[in-house]
Amino acid sequence: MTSTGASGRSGTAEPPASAARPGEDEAVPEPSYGFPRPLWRGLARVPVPPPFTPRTWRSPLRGRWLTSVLGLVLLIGLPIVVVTGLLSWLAYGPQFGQAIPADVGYLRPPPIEWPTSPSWLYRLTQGLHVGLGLVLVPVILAKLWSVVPKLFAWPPVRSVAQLLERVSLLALVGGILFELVTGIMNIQYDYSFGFDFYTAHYWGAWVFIGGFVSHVLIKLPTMIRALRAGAPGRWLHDTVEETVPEPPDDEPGHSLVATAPSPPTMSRRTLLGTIAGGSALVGLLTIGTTVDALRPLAVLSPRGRSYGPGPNDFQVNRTAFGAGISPGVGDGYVLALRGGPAGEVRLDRAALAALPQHTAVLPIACVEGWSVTRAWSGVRLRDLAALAGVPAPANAFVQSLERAGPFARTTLQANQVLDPDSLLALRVGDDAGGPMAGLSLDHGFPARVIVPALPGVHNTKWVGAIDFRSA
Ligand SMILES: Nc1nc2c(c(=O)[nH]1)N[C@H]1C(S)=C(S)[C@@H](COP(=O)(O)O)O[C@H]1N2
Ligand SMILES: [Mo]
Repeated sequence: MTSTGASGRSGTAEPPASAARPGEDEAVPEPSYGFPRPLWRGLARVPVPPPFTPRTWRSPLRGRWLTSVLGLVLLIGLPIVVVTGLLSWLAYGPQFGQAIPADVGYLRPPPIEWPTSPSWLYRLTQGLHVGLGLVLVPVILAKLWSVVPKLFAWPPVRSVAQLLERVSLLALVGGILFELVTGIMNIQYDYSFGFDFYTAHYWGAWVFIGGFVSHVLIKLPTMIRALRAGAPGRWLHDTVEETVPEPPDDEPGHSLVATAPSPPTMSRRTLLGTIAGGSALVGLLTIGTTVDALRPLAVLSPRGRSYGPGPNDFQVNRTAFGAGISPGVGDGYVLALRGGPAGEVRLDRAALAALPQHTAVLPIACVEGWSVTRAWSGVRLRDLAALAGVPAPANAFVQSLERAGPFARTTLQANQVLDPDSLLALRVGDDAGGPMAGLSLDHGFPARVIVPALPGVHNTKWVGAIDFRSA
C-alpha cells in the first residue's frame, strides 16, 4: 500500500495547483523574450479574445510530427513545381523577348537554348508544373490547417528575429496562395483578376521562393527532429482511441499542440489517408488532360469536350472563329518565305503538297498543362529555309494569318528550325499509325508549325509567312 495521504488528496475535489481556474487558460511556462523585452511582455499581458487564446485550438492531432510529415511532402514537391515553372519561362524564348514578363532583371534564370529533344520535354515539365501543383493543393491546405494556431498566437512575436521569421511566413503563405489561385484561374480561363497572368504569376513565384527558402532554412532542423521523434511510424499506428496529443514542444505560447485538446474524432492515419485520397482524386481528375485514353475523367477541365472528327478531335485553345480566320482561308492561300537573297518565295497549297512530306509523332503541350500526341505530316521547316535561300538561319519569324491575338506570331531558334522533325504540318493523324486527315480549320488549316519540345503556344496556326533570318 502506498501513501494514504497521496490517495486521500487525489480523492478531494481540489484541483491540482497547476490547473487553470475557470475561464483561464492552462498555465504555460513563461516564454523567453528578446529585445526590447518590455514591449513583447507588455503585448503578452494584453488580454485577447478567441481565436487568440490557445484554448481555441483543440484538435489533438496537431503537433510538430504531423506538420513535419506534411512539410516533408511539400519540401519535395514544391521545388519541382517551382523549377518546372521557371523552365517554362525559359522555354518561351526570352532571347527573342517572348518570355512573359519579358524583362525580369536579376531574377532571370540562367539562359539556356531550349532543346528539341526529347520531344516530350515540355510536355513533361509543364505537365508536372500544373499537375503536381494541383495534386499538392490538399497537402498545402492541410499544412496550413496544421499550423493555424500560430497565425493567432499571442503575443504575435517575442523577438526581432521572430518578427523577421513571421514576415518570411507572409511571403511563404501569401505567395503560395497567390500562385495557386492565379494558376488555377488561368487553366480555367478565368481572367477576372484583371492583371496580366504571366507577369503576376512570375513575380508571385519569386515572393514565394523567398519565403520558402527562408522557411526551410529556419525549420529544417525542427522538421528532422520531429520526424525522428515520431519514428518508426509511432503516431501512424495509433487507432482513434489511442490517439493522444504529441508531447508539448518547446515553444510556449506558439506551440502547435493543443493546451486543451478535445477527444480525437479520427486517427492521424485517417487524417493523412484523407489528405492523400484528396490528392489522388485531384490527380485522377487531372490526368485525362494529358493521357488521351482517360480524357473522359478530366471533368474539371474546360477542355474536356470534343473538337471534330477523326484525328482532329483534340483540344483547341483559340478557335478559327475566335482568331478571325474565315472558313474560306484556303482559297487563294499563299505561303510567303522571306529572308533569302533572291527575295520572297511564294508557295500555294499545291506547291506545298508537292514538296517532300515528312511525318513525325509529336506532342502539343500547352502552358496550361494539357497535352496531346499526334502524328503530323508536312514540309520540314529546314527544307523551307533552304527553299527560301537561307539554309542555316539564325532564327525564323513565323506569322499567322490571324490579325490580332497575342500568339499570332513567334520566333523560333535555329535548332528549332533545323530539327528534322520540325514541320509546317498540313495533315494530322492519331499517334498509333491510323489514317491521316487534312488539318481542320480550328487546328490551323491550311498549315501550322509543329516543333518537338516547343511550348504549345509557339506552334503557330494558319501560317501565312516565315521570315528566315541570318545572324
Ligand atoms: N495563330 C495562332 N496560333 C496558335 C494559337 C493562337 O492563339 N493563334 N494558340 C496557341 C496555343 S496557346 C496552343 S496550346 C496551340 C494549341 O493548338 P491546337 O489548338 O491545335 O490544339 O496552338 C497555338 N497556336
Ligand atoms: Mo497554349
